[in-house]
Amino acid sequence: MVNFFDLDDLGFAVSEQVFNRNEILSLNEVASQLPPFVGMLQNFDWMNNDKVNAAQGDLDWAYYWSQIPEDNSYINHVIFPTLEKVCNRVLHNWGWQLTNRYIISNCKHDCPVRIHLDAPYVWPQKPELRMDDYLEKGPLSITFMIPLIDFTSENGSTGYVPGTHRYRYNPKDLLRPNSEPSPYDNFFKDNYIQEDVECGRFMCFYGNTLHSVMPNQTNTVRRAIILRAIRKDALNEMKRLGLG
Ligand SMILES: O=C(O)CCC(=O)C(=O)O
Ligand SMILES: [Fe+2]
Repeated sequence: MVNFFDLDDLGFAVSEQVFNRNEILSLNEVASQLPPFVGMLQNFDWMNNDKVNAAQGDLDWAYYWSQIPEDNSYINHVIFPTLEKVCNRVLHNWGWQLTNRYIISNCKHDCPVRIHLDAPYVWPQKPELRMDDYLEKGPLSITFMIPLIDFTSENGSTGYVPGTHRYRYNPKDLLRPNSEPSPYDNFFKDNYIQEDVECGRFMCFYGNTLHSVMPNQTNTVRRAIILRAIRKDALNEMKRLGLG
């Protein structure tokens, strides 16, 4: 289903065709009706959920995350069990939980990249914290993206730099709480790739593979389900430290 050698080697992999294209396209219809929860405006202002609620209306979004519908049977009975198989294979030694369940809508925009690592690798509240230094070796999280339309570089397929899960960054350079540039921006620009991923496949990458939302040059919103499996010991640390 997923090439685990690629995942280990590149920090990123694209699955075989595992989901029904028509089911995925009808999920895209459902997703198009969901209200934004947090996100980025066209003018590159970050909107947390309080700001979204206060604005009470149409915002000029570049991209936004919506909460995933909880009662969708295709998501619950087909998509989750498929992803769980990958988690069991990669994170079985530690146990894991699927967290951060969203749909991301990437509208037409040309905002700068915001390169980052996903939880639990970087915490703006605790820039000095490095769980990967003291927890048992191995991936701490896997992010899954399930495209709801065919992903292309034109419509903003996720940009990532293969192999960067083996790099050792200073997390302070990847926090960018006000979206200021990162010293790694040029490295990213010189080395990123974007995969074409058809509906029915999913992408997965380790949380410490350098990546970014990319500009969408088309008039069609590029949507995906996005979820993160986090290792149990890292979740325990997050709880102990009041993070997440
Ligand atoms: O939508 C994308 O291409 C990437 C999203 C992402 O990196 C995130 O939600 O953390
Ligand atoms: Fe991310």
